Amino acid sequence: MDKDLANLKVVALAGGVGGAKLAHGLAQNLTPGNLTVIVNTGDDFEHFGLYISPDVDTVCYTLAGLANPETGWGLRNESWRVFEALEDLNAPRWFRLGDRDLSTHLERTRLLSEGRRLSEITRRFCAEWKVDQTVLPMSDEPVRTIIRTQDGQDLSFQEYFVHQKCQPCVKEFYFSGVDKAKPAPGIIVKIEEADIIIICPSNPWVSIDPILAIEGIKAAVTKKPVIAVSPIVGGKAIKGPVVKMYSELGITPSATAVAEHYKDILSGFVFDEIDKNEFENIAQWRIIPFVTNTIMQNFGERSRLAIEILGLSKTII
Ligand code: FO1
Repeated sequence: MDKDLANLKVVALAGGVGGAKLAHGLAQNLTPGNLTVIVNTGDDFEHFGLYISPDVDTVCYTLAGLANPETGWGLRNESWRVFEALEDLNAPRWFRLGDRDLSTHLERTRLLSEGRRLSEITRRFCAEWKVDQTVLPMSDEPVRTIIRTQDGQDLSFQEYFVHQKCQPCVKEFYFSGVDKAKPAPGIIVKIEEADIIIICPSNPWVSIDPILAIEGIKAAVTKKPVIAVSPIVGGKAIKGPVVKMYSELGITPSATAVAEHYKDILSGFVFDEIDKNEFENIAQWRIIPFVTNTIMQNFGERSRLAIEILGLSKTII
């Protein structure tokens, strides 16, 4: 660990798998108390009466070294006996819940029914899973990402993403409940104390925008140096529907499009070597362009990308 970099105070904004990978790389290179991950909860939903918080779990499992390496979500060495028994009962099977993962949802649901807050439960689980970094759900109040489709339907995120496999064409997004939601306790202070805010390579529309839409978060972030990492590489998504979404919204999917999305708040933008010809597009907005290999195929690459971003941070703050 480079001492100089490890002492930086970092707040990362993250969605699911891509966000979790970079958060893990950052965790390997920062003093544990210096990393806070603020996680999207717009994907949360109830299934079989259980409260499921996919992005929070993905980030926590990844930081704990417990994540399933094939899917990125759920737990490694998982068994599926409950899910198989549910199949025998002809129960809904579009959303797969592993046996050990189920314990997370059961216990979270029990604690919520006792009146505990999502942020408090997350802190408790992190302590049990030996996650030393701070993981904060964006809000303790319900905010739900809704996908408005071009044929006029409003779909909840998991209905769109998992059940309908991202097939419907998107028209716009809104975040139901966001008007009444407050940032989870500690978020604004952590942002104020941070040296740098890092926007992980998550989906800008449905992973990062919900976080920035919570009252006070964007205003606090705007006062800080911010670096975003592109989730689009060579016009393709590293994971998920981000490219499909940009196209359906009438925007050419590219690193430039991602930088433009955040341009009002960015000091630096990290994008892939394959897109290096977009350098001037980024520079035109007075954002520092930083080109590197952004694909994180293994633990070493997560750490290498994190070190490069922390190095860039040093030059910006
Ligand atoms: N994603 C899927 O594509 N299929 C699933 O069956 C599925 C189950 C699942 C269970 C628990 C969990 O925490 C996440 C799960 N995910 C599944 C991933 C998740 O729905 C999405 O990756 C995120 O919401 C998007 O970031």
